[in-house]
Amino acid sequence: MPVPRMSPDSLIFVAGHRGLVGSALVRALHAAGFDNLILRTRQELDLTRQDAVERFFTQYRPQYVFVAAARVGGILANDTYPAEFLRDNLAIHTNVIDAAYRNGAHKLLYLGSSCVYPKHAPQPMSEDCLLTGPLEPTNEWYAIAKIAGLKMCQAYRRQYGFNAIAAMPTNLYGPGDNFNLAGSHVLPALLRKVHEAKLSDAAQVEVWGTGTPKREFLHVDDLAAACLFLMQRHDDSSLINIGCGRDQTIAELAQTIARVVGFEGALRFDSSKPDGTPRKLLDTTRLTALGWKPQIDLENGLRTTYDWFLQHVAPQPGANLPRVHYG
Ligand code: GFB
Repeated sequence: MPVPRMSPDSLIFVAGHRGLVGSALVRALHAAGFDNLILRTRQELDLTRQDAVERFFTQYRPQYVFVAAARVGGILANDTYPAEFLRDNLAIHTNVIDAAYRNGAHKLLYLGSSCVYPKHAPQPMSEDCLLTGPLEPTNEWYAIAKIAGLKMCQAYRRQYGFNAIAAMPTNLYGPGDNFNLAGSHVLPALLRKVHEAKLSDAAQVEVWGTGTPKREFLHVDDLAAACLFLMQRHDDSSLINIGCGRDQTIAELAQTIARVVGFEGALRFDSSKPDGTPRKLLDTTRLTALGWKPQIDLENGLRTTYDWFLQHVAPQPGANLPRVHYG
């Protein structure tokens, strides 16, 4: 039977549309002419509540579903709130995947994370290294929830024939990111810290850890483009990594951010803070072979993200931002 393709008339549910990823998906969908979107804030629809999710799907029966809702955060938030990261993420994807299947969705795209792969996986990490070794302890709770989500996609495809696909993005950044220092990932945290150091003429900026771990960063608009591409072209149980194929040390990232922001002081590394995984570079051979590649290089992406920060976050210094962030 031919697989129905998303068309301008299709009813599309983006779960988590206010987060970094979800808001980028909404921008990309509109730009591509998909305007029949159904969106709900967390106040309107709590995705951790099974009865509420079931009611929503029964009433609206969305045809295509992007699961971009998750409890997410950087290394400190992951380490501090293990129960919340495990519980909320298991609940969100279980409720959404099951309700989508039982209410006749044509297709669902689930987003995992590069932290599903083992801490010491060979680099770059191919999709085949899943479950071949122990996870990084600082984020194992989140990783286990994400592994359960991608396995749920595979199980629903195998037992029920549900067209659920799973993509594993690398570390993401861009407009709409969480700049709260207690909950954020490294890139928005350093943008904010370096900006504030510049404003206050500080001599140095504190960078957590040793600065030696390596990370790959993908602009969220590239991620959204890849998700639309996969929604239209990928229909099997194999995981697909989404990355840009290049990584750098945290020290190099901090230097690039200092250049973009125009900060000339020093970087001070606080090695009492955790480094996390030594390296997390995704092998994107599978995605490249399908014909997709990213468009936004890190320096340009940092410049536009810094502009967004200046317009939306910097004007309210000390704003009471959420402790951890729902994507
Ligand atoms: O982005 P991040 O919090 O998470 O940290 P992960 C990456 C690296 O940056 C670590 C260092 O080595 C941090 O020690 N770092 C330096 C900082 N300065 C800072 C800072 O001010 N804030 C933060 N947050 N880090 C996350 C996982 O891992 O990656 C999530 O915890 C998820 O579950 C996400 O998978 C993609 O890259 O280590």
